[in-house]
Amino acid sequence: MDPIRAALDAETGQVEPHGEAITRRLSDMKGYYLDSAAEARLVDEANPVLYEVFPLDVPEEEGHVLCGTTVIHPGKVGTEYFMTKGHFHENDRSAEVYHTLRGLGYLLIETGDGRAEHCEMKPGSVCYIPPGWAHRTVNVGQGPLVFFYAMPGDAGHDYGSIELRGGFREVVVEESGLPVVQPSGGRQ
Ligand code: M6P
Ligand code: ZN
Repeated sequence: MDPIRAALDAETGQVEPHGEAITRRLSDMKGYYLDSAAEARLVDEANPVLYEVFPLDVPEEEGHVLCGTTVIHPGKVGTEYFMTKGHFHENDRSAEVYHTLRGLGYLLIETGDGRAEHCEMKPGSVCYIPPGWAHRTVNVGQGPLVFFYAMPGDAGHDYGSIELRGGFREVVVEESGLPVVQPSGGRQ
């Protein structure tokens, strides 16, 4: 293949040119939020776009580096902030790195044996997610959370293991106007 030259707008998160973009609405994440009544209401009212991914057009193969931007829009479902689905890598020898360009958020990470940690995301912060750690990002700011990601071409996305575990060990909710990371009590 030929080299790729692309332009990344750190304000909007747009990457041009890009490969097939992903757009996830609330209806694509049934059961992921704590407050299922608030979730159902919001799906009926507006079914908002929660986040978008703009990848470079790179083959999903060993030796390549999958990379691009993710834009998580601001908002909440009940008291819980908009977030990504979250996943392990199918290939558990694959790491990933996130570089925050705009906004405020948290990266929740955890291992298969239940060790949970989180990283603050703000412009300039970099978090390296080692192999074997599941990861989910949460936007706690007023505007979009924009970050650049890079991972091995053959990493793959495993969403099923998170569902089987009953979700992530930590959630991020608003309490008295402020974001708080707290134990989830075991759900998606
Ligand atoms: C990041 C990367 C992507 C991922 C996206 C959305 O940009 O980790 O690989 O697809 O976040 O996260 P998820 O796939 O968990 O919805
Ligand atoms: Zn990943």
